[in-house]
Amino acid sequence: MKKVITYGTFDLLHWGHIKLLERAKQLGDYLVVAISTDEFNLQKQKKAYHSYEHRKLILETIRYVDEVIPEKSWDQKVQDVIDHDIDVFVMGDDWEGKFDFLKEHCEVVYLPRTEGISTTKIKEEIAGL
Ligand code: C2G
Repeated sequence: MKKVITYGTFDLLHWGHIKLLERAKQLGDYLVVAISTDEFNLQKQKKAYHSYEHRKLILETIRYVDEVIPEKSWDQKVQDVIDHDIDVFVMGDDWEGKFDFLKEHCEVVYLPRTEGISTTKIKEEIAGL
């Protein structure tokens, strides 16, 4: 079984997230999503609208997602890859090159971001309604 992992906040889930998860799943048979905790989001200077528990609940309903684990720090990726026996690490290409250190442990793939949608765009456009 080829296992894939990806990381993110996945707040206000939108079709850009879904297209990332769909493509990530196509790279293997089992997709693990490490979703940022509310505490880790503070370190990322992000304030998610939905709590970790609700973002986890939503992600677990997505057909491409097989398992959701917490992302608590920048430093857990190597151990996650080892502990979960991961073959492929995937991120959107806004992170291009940032996680190449994982190449010692697994394949590293950066996928093109979906243009025209983002959680920030959603928040800004709703605020302007
Ligand atoms: N994404 C995308 N297209 C968009 C928006 C997001 O492909 N229009 C991708 C991002 O590139 C990322 C994933 O969807 O791979 C999740 O996006 P975010 O929730 O914004 O994740 P981020 O805050 O970048 O967290 O340790 C890594 C971090 O946790 C990544």
